[in-house]
Amino acid sequence: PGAPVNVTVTGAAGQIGYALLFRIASGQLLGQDVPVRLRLLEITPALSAAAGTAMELDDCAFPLLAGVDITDDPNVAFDGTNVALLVGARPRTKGMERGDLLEANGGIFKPQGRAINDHAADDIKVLVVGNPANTNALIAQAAAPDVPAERFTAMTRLDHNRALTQLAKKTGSSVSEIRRLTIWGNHSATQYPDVFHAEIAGRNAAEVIDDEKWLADEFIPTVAKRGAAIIEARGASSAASAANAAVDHVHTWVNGTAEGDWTSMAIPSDGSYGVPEGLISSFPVTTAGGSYSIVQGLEINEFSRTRIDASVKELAEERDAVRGLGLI
Ligand code: NAX
Repeated sequence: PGAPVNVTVTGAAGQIGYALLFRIASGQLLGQDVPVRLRLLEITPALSAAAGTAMELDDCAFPLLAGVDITDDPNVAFDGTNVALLVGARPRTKGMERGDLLEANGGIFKPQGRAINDHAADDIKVLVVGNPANTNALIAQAAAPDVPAERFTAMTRLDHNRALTQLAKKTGSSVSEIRRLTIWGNHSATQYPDVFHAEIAGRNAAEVIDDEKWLADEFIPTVAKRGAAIIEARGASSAASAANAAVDHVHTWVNGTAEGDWTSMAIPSDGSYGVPEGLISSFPVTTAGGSYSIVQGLEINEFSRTRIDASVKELAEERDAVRGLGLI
């Protein structure tokens, strides 16, 4: 094995962090032949909890885990880091206005972006999980002008995975038979899970379902509101499934998509599909050799167009709001 890959996880003492760290350390993020060194970033009051998790990591004796560092200083956490998973964020609390939420997150993601700019390794890849994920990624990216913009991504893989299972259940198929599903737009209630290019065992998914009413009234809202349904049932927000999606996102980015398939990632738009350049929006992407590209040439029907536009409009509003706050 070569030199360890440095992986930084922010919000490491949180519930997603707890579900994520052990999977990274066991080799599931980067591969069974890649040693990793973990850097845990937390706020000062949570350092002790992070240290407790690090004790448990020790107690797993993972052969691939080269070490664990714990810090409350972003400049230390991102020093030489190759993969950064930005999980810690300021959640929306009752009665909180969107401006306050964006401002609070700006206070987290702007300094982290700057620290990544100044200290990360040249091959840095960033995944933002903490909400509002797309716009937090935009804030971090704007604070890191020396890092290629495309290295900043946000997570819609959980939405993608949720959509896969809903589709499999509806059609009595298995998730492994489904390809080419797409999540478009924002990781929010406006996201659009698109089945019109998806295939189930080689057949067009929309034709197999043949029920636009189900798509509009059941499938899309079930996927978009799944996070709320989990909170309602579990009394806590998605954690293991979110960690799983983060592992999937980075693993796919580093190791590539399967021939004939694609995945969903929120990435800086190059203007494809009418999404204004620079917005961090979810697209169908293929990956190879550690890079990704947007799948081109898909025909977008009226049903899809309306929904993609609505989600992109929300992203543009969030961008304008953080611009107004001087965060980008
Ligand atoms: P928790 O509240 O359990 O953990 C968050 C952790 O972040 C806390 O330990 C906190 O101390 C830490 N933190 C806060 N500010 C920090 C800073 N400046 N630097 C480092 N650490 C900091 O939340 P958890 O359930 O783990 O969720 C984390 C984030 O993921 C939330 O923003 C949540 O909304 C978001 N999610 C995103 C999803 C997605 O698909 N993109 C799905 C799951 C999840 O809801």
